[in-house]
Amino acid sequence: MSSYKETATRESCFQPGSTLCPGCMESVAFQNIGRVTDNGVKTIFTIGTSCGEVSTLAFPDVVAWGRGNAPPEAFEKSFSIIHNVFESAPTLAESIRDVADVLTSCGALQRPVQVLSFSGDGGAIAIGLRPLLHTIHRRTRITITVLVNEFFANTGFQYSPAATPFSDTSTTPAVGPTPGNLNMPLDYVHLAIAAGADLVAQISPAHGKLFMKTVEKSLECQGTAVLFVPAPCISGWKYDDGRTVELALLGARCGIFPTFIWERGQGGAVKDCPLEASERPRIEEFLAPQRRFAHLVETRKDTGEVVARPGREQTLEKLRAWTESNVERLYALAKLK
Ligand SMILES: Cc1ncc(C[n+]2csc(CCOP(=O)(O)OP(=O)(O)O)c2C)c(N)n1
Ligand code: SF4
Repeated sequence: MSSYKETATRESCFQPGSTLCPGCMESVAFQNIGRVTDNGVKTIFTIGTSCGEVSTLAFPDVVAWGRGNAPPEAFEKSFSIIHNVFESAPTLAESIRDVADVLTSCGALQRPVQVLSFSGDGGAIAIGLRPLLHTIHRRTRITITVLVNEFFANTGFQYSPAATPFSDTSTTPAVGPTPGNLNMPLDYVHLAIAAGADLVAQISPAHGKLFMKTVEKSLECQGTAVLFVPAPCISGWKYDDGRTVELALLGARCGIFPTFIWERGQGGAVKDCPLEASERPRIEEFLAPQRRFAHLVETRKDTGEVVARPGREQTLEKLRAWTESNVERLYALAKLK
């Protein structure tokens, strides 16, 4: 493994010039993954239609991806990025790995390649759940990255199965007595383990060093590595500019999307999110800055305390109970070998 300092100061293949919203966590993820993959091995990315794709690859603004002035023959600096239909990024990455392995076995490819896919949570765990699970099931040697912003964002912030309970989305609106999304999230971490992944993590770029190390570890994995990356979305979560990293840390620490790293045969760990609820930040701290929860909580003007809006007390307690079960579930999954 490389030192953090060395990895963090590498050139990234993700350059300025995208049209991702300022403050979008996805650009931080791309920048840091781009640094880790600048490791002397040719990189091939696949990317399904998503904010990360339409905001970085749309013609004629294909300006976000590139490694400076490296010439095409600089194999160790080169990378490709292939856009695919919405739901198929893991499967396209699988086929690229298969072709690379065939070319290697017949001597036509002399040097290794590393293959990573990018999807949104809509692409990976809603419409693309089948390609995701079957690619994992075939134990393909790739890194699957799922940028979890909890919506189908670029098509209008529709609900996805990763949406936090009771969040307001365009297809689960908080209107009248209805408190937003009534579905409990799909247990995608467990699904990835059950499907056969060798490394499964839920990890935010806000946990900088750990994020880089986990991406690096995924590239060394001999089976399928799946990284779920919680991605606070300034436009859909509706928070003030400058709070992206703070919300990523709060969401992880309060138990909404705890940091989790697991390897087959070794088990795993939940990090920076204690099992004991009293040792975690209250979920209200995470909810209050986001207007997608404005129907649920309010800040008292006199004390500054965040409390349930009148009539929403039971809903807030239900969300607290789900958060508790979410943390307990990940601690239990960490014990699996
Ligand atoms: C089979 C199919 N259904 C729907 C669409 C339209 N579509 C394109 S991107 C998208 C939403 C993507 O959501 P997500 O994967 O979560 O990425 P995000 O936009 O949130 O980054 C949809 C519905 C499509 N391209 N193909
Ligand atoms: S809508 Fe959200 S996920 Fe999409 S670019 Fe903007 S902040 Fe990022």
